[in-house]
Amino acid sequence: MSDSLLDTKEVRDLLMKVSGLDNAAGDLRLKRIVHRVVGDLCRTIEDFDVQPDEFWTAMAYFTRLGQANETGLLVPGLGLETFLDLRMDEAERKAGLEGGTPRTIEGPLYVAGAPLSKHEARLDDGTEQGEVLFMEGQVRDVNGKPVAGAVVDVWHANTRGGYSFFDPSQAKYNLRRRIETDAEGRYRFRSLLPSGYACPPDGPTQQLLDQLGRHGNRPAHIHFFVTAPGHRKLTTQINIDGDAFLHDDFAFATRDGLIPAVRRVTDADAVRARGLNAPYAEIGFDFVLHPESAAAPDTVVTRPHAEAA
Ligand code: MBD
Ligand code: FE
Repeated sequence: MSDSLLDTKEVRDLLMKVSGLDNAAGDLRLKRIVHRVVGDLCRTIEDFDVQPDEFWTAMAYFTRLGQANETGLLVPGLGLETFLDLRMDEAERKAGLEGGTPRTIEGPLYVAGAPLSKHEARLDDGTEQGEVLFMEGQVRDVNGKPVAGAVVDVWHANTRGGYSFFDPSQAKYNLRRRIETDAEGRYRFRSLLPSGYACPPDGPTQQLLDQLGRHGNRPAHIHFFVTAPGHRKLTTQINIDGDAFLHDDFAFATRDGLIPAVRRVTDADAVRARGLNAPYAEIGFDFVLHPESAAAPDTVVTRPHAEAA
């Protein structure tokens, strides 16, 4: 006989009532998930002999997490957003989808509705000094055919690791643009090389990371959504090679295939030809999209997004 409270009729009945599995109304899938999650939590409390003070410390933590709007920050920090990616990778493998650009997590700092332009854009508003970046590439399908009219929705941090909208010191949609590819599927943009991101040092996410003996840093990176009719939406990022946190990302988003070479251009004529007076960086990166497929779950994720006012 088990001496777990969870195996008693009293607690089993309690969990059935808690989850509504003892009634016919409501949503059966949700009931089963609530039953599992609450039951697993009860088992954790029992196995670790969690004391009431500890339990209420955790509840107060969730309250602070929500108040600080850091749910979307803790989730990648706990590897859960990466786990969702691994599940989608697996589903695509099973559906026979192969050869696309690796996905990686969206993260919490996307803002919808960035300015849309054709073929090229400048992402920075010129108010910040930093190393100028020229990035360009092509959007193709898995057969190598260029995708004209694809939309490359790009966002990244400034040289201090801050994202516009969330960092009120930056102008609206700074370092955020949507770029439509040309007839050859090409896009290009000018921006500034970003710095890595660090979790707010006094926030609840960093507080938990501290207690796990972990840091809250991400390597410098640039985010992308790439969309085109007839193709699966790609959510990905590139990392800036050479960053100290390249393979030590608190959000577990670095993946093989997403670390393009950064060319440093120092040639005086090349610098002048770009209208600059200091060396700059160049990155080439192509995106390969999977075709639309009914055999794998949709990659369009519904989650709350800010929209700059
Ligand atoms: C970021 O910029 C980011 O991309 C993620 C995943 C988490 C926190 C900040
Ligand atoms: Fe980011």
